[in-house]
Amino acid sequence: MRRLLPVISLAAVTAIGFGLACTTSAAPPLERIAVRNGWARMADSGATSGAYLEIVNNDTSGMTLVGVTTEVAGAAEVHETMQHDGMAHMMARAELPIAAGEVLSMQPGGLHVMLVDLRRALAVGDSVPLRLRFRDGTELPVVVPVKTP
Ligand SMILES: [Cu+2]
Repeated sequence: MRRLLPVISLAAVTAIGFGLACTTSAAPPLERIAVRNGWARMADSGATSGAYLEIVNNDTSGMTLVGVTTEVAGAAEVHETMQHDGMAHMMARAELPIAAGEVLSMQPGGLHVMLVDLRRALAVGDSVPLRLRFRDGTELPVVVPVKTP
């Protein structure tokens, strides 16, 4: 009987290997567009805050972000901060194209999601749900943590 043991354990390892392979190949279609390193800035209730995301377009065609919604604020607007005559200005961006295979990075001083008229305070450690809408109808719900800049 002892001689059978190595054979059995090898079979078990093989089964586990196949299991992992299946899990990987069954990745949900959501992966064609993904968000990473997202966060929102801590702020008081009623104030304005910003959320910053890296949006990864793994698709073979371009995607265009056309809006963001959230339950934590009266409005969520995509803005870009730009320098003009030494002054920082914010411009609303109704559409943000993300080319195939590209990563769009939002960060303080650049692109951001402005959270206007917060319905509740955002404290460090809280979670903020955001829903990204793309022109082709794709909706991507994400949850980002609240941090200090
Ligand atoms: Cu803004």
